[in-house]
Amino acid sequence: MSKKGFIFDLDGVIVDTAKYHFLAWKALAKSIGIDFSVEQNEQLKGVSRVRSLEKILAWGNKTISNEQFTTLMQKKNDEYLSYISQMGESEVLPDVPRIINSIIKSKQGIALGSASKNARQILKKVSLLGVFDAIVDGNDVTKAKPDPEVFLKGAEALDIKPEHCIVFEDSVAGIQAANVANMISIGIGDKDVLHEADYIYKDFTELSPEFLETLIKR
Ligand code: B16
Ligand code: MG
Repeated sequence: MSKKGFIFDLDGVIVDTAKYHFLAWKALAKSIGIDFSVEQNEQLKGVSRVRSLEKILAWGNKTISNEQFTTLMQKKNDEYLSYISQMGESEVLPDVPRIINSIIKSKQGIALGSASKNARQILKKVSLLGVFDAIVDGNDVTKAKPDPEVFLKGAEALDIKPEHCIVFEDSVAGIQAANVANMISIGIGDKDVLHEADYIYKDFTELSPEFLETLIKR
């Protein structure tokens, strides 16, 4: 039985920072006269900060200078970080510690694969910075999800083949990235949104110890 690598997305999987991204983007968009829906917001999940602003501007048919673009990104991140600064361990999503502890106990690899440039800061706030064998985040990649780069780098850092890796993801782009990387994709969230995943669970409370065991032994 070969060792498996479990790669966790961050926003929407370990913590619900997706709601803070939404609030910050919504306020930023409003300040330049753009509104977008909850459905459109799904398209911002898992994608980079730059790409998110490009999408919002396209929805509002707006073109701005490079200088304004940089200013708006900064503004969004400042507001987002004001939410992050308030975070604590209680914001770790249900049963995430149970799953992480089981993986560590059974001596499997564990990595973070996030598009966020704020990943380390968030993990520190919720006291999970030390649990990962490898952390690959938005500072380490050049291509955003659905490109598989972030997960392939995670597998490489764990020294585990992609086909022996399992990805937990809440975004459509992330599930596509895991599938392209030839990894097992596990969607955490809505089954209608994440239908491209190999398995889908509403949250980690639905993921049984037996299923985790099956993934380790497969
Ligand atoms: P930041 P994940 C992603 O994190 C978020 O889902 C996405 O909404 C965000 O735009 C991206 O990180 C960049 O985040 O602005 O903090 O660098 O889901 O890949 O953990
Ligand atoms: Mg996510």
